Amino acid sequence: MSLRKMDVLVVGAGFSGLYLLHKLRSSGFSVAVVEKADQLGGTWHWNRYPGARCDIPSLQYSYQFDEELQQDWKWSEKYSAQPEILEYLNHVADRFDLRRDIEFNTEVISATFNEERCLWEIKTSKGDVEAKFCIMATGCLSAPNTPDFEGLNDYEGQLLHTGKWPQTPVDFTGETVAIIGTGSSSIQSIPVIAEQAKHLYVFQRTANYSIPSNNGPMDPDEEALVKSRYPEFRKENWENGFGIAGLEEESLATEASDQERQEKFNHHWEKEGLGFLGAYADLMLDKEANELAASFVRGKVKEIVNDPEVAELLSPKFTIGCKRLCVDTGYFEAFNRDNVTLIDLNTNPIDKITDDGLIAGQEEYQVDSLILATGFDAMTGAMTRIDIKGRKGISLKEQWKDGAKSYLGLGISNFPNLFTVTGPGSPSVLSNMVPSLELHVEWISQCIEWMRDNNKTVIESTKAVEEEWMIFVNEVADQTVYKSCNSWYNGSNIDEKAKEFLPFIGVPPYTEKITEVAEQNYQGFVFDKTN
Ligand code: NA7
Repeated sequence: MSLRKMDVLVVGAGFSGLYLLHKLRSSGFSVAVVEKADQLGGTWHWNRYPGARCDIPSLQYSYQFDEELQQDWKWSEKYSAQPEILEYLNHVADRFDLRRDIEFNTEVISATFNEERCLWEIKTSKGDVEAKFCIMATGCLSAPNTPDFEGLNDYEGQLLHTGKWPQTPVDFTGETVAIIGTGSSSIQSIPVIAEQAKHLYVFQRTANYSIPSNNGPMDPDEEALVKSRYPEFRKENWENGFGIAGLEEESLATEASDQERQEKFNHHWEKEGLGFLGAYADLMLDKEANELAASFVRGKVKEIVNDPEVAELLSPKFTIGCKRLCVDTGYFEAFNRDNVTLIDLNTNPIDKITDDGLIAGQEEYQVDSLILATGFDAMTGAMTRIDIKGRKGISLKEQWKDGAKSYLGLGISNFPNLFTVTGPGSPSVLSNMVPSLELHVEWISQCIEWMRDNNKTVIESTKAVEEEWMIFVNEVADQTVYKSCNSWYNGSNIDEKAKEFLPFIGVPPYTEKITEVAEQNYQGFVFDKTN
């Protein structure tokens, strides 16, 4: 295949990649998107497991860059299910005529910066590309984590991972099924699988907090109200710490009376989903306040789950919210079914996977399907799994081995003209992802336009600014309870990964910072470095 040359190559055709293509093309750049899958959607293409659903209301988890689009599109439920989000993204691709510049079934094998020619040489499974800029729109939760269980390759039944679910629906009717992991993906899928399966064994290492979604059909009055003032609604949401409506409470749990707290927590349990953590301003700042919320949820688990021993096992012990809070539809209730059994991996560790099931705590479980709901190498995995080489042949994987340093989650030293969307050091996973990625797409596009207008060829971050920034990211996190448990926010779920906190907490100060950097001609970045 012949060599293709372009201004910008975008890797990934999810929410970020699609908007990048639209934005950069509109600004007159030659741009293409390469996508490993045979269709667009990113996260919403791969995560098709039963019950997959967004846990941020769709009136917020959607693009705002085009007023007509946000007025025209109608979401059927408060929290959209995966097929509807995928339909939305396909609609966006058609509406803005994006498909003609997306190459599907095209995996990036390597990307190397040629210092003399100041461009990226990219090898894909479908041929070579040369691009002045390379943008990683590869997602934060897109590199599935498959633990190295002994005997996994011997399993002869149906082996599934929630993060790369088959495109044809899987029917578990009449099957005995095992699921390993109790994070968000498992918590969403267990109630649905339990309805189908003959028996479902749930293997839990850490009990997780989950709040009922109370999902339902879209309320037409709420939709009309939001649409009557969509830009203002978006702006208001962006002014709170996580960029999500309902998280702006100012009162403190530690100052409320028992009765006030109970009423407030109950209200948030029944109505707010993820916004449960917004019930009080100190829940993520103060361990004592956090424990008040945590013990409320543990109380709910004990109310819902009939068997006290199972309820105890399902009761999380760590700081609430320091692992990503989950939002469910009938999760704890599923454990009241006769066909669902919970196995505690702490007392019954997995000895090995066999050809027809697994052995845990010396007990043998024969299963027709084995589901790994074991999460992702979050925030960095999608990039470090590609062979990316910057100046002097430095590998990104090597540079990040002791910790992923990035300036503002946008640029990485030694990797000129490489941008990341929602990279480490930006609010990303601790915010509403769609407006966060729109912010980055607009920032990156404007930066490339500015370079064109000002005759700049190469932009890069420096080691000094990114180190300073990542120290600040961690100092901010130190003021919260986010570092008090093992989570994928701090790399603890992947053995070989550096243990450091990656997302920046606080949408408003972050937005202010990157806006200021751009206004000051990309202060902190270096242009056309010669050495
Ligand atoms: P998560 O939230 O990372 O959950 C993964 C689960 O798998 C979690 O319960 C882990 O237990 C468990 N796990 C991981 N490795 C193992 C091994 N080796 N043995 C047993 N159990 C294991 O991933 P999800 O896909 O559920 O959710 C990801 C995000 O997607 C979610 O936060 C939302 O933002 C959407 P652990 O807690 O580490 O003890």
